[in-house]
Amino acid sequence: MKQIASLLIALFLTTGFLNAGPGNDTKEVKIQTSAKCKMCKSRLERNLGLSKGVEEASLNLDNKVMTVRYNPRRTSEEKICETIAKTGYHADNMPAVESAHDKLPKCCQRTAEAHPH
Ligand SMILES: [Cu+2]
Repeated sequence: MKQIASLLIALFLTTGFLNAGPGNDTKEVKIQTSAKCKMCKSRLERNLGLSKGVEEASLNLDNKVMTVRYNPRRTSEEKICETIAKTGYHADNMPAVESAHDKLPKCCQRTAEAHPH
C-alpha cells in the first residue's frame, strides 16, 4: 500500500512538472534583418505582431536582429521569415520581396545612407 502511494506521488510530480515546464507552447527565434531605422522597427514589429501565431516581436536596432516568440503549432520560423520578406526586408537567408522593398520610404531602403535615428 505504501508503495502504491509513493508511486502515485511520483506520477503526480512527474505529470505536474511536465505540464508546468516553461516554453512548452512558445518558441523563440532570432532573425537577422536588413532594417534601417525606428520606422523599419515599428513596421516590422507591427506586421509580425499581426501575423498568426506570433506572440511577441522585438527588433534590436543596434544589430537589426529580430527576436520573435511564437507558437510552433500555429506558425513556423519559415513563415515568420516570409512575413519579414514580404514587408520588404531580408530575413536571414530569405531575400526581401523587391516589390515590397521598393514601396518602403526612401530612407528605409537598403540603398539609403545610414541615418542617425
Ligand atoms: Cu526605416
